[in-house]
Amino acid sequence: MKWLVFICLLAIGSNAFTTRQQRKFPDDFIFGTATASYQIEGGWDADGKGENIWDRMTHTNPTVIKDQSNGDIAADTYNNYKRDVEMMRELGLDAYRFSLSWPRILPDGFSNRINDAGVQFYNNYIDEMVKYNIKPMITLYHWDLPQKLQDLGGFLNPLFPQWFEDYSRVVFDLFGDRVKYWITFNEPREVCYQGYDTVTMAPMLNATGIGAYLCAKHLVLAHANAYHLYKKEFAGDDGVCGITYSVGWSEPLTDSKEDEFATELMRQADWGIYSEPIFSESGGFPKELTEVVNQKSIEQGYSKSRMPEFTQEEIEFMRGAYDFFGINHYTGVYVSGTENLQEHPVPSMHDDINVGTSVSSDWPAAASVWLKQMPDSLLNVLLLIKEKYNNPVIYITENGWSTRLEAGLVDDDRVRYYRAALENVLDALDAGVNLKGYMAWSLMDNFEWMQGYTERFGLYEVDFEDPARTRTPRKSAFVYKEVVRTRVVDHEYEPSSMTMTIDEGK
Ligand code: PNW
Repeated sequence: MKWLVFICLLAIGSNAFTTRQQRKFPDDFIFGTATASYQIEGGWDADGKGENIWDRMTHTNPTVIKDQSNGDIAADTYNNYKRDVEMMRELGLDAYRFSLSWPRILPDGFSNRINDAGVQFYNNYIDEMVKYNIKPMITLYHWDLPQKLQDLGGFLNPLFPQWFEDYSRVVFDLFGDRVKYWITFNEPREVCYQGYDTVTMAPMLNATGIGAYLCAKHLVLAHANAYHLYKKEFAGDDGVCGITYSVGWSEPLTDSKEDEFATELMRQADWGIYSEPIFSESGGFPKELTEVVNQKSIEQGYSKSRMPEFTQEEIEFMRGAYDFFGINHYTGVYVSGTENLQEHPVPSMHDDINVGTSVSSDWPAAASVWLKQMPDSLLNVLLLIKEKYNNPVIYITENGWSTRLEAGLVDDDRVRYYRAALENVLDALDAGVNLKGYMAWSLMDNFEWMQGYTERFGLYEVDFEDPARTRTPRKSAFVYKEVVRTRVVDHEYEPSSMTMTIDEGK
């Protein structure tokens, strides 16, 4: 009897131990990696591609990029797409998220003239993935607007939602037979706020305090146009369409009323302004931010609020226009309404919300100044979105860590970051978050926007000095591959060699 009790206890003990250590990702959970067209493709003027806003900015104003580089060749995926797919197979990926270059398909931005060579390139890329059972997940817009549309005001032109719908129709029609996952926009905050307010991304248009809000209005309307078009004419039974936000974790510095309110405003300015019209039950722009902007606008002598309005019809049209919520997540900050405040241009979105942010020196730091490893930030974001928007389907569409080139192939800090993030994914699944997939940023090193090639996010290193743009797996690639293969995060796993192979029959 004593022995039986002992054996039973042992069994319970070891069981508890295995469940804690060996929590598994569900079989249908989708693992992938992500990239974006301008960051990897190159072929900037190949075979009839039109100019985009990053071509224009880097060619006319090269010093805005840290190493004065550009995406003219980048990782040359235009000529290396088969190698890219080979890497996806090496990693054993279920899916691959990439974006389309709008002007590679429509050189003038408008749908009257289609560039066949550009279409052929994407057909080849998609077919190669599908051949090996890798699900393509396409982002329609990841920041490389046709310059011809920028010349007409870009996102500030009220016709933008129509242009975007026309472009969407062309690509749904061309690729919708093989592609079942669509993301309309990557990170509206970066598009609108950085492009039209803080002047820190192309088109670097100085329209502070007005541009970002106007851009937000047209962007969410454009999203809804594309979403409804897709569902009505292309989706069939299994096609899904969503939008991806950069959602950092904003945490009140203290539990004071001021810090709580500042945190709410910061969340609304970062992503709520782009997500509330689509995901909230009430629809339209978020209430607190709208009130702050209304009030400041009047104080500043404007005849009307700088925050644009929607008609009731537009509000209804946008509300619920989604199949999933895409999250790009990297890090977080503490937010205060009274501490760390800074001077900002007036008017500007920064001045409107007027909050101070800080980080902890205990958090490990990446190569990018903004990127720290804040504990449990991903879990907190997932729980917030679950609660806020009635448990929507969520995909993590980006998550990753930057190193410098000199750091080499043994990227233990990236491995540590990914393992912590993937534990958060398991925690979220345990908590009932409707999370369906995870895309690591990035499959390979690429053009890191204003930082050029000085910061590396790849599971594969890319040699940008080499005309062949040779790709070599880092340690993190082997670790990620093991997670995808076993569906478990094994903190002890060490690759036995740095040679990659393809496991056939997956
Ligand atoms: C994303 N932040 O941008 C973009 O979607 C990618 O194109 C980019 O390469 C990647 O992250 C790494 O930077 C972000 O400050 C830029 O929190 C900044 C932040 C988040 C995402």
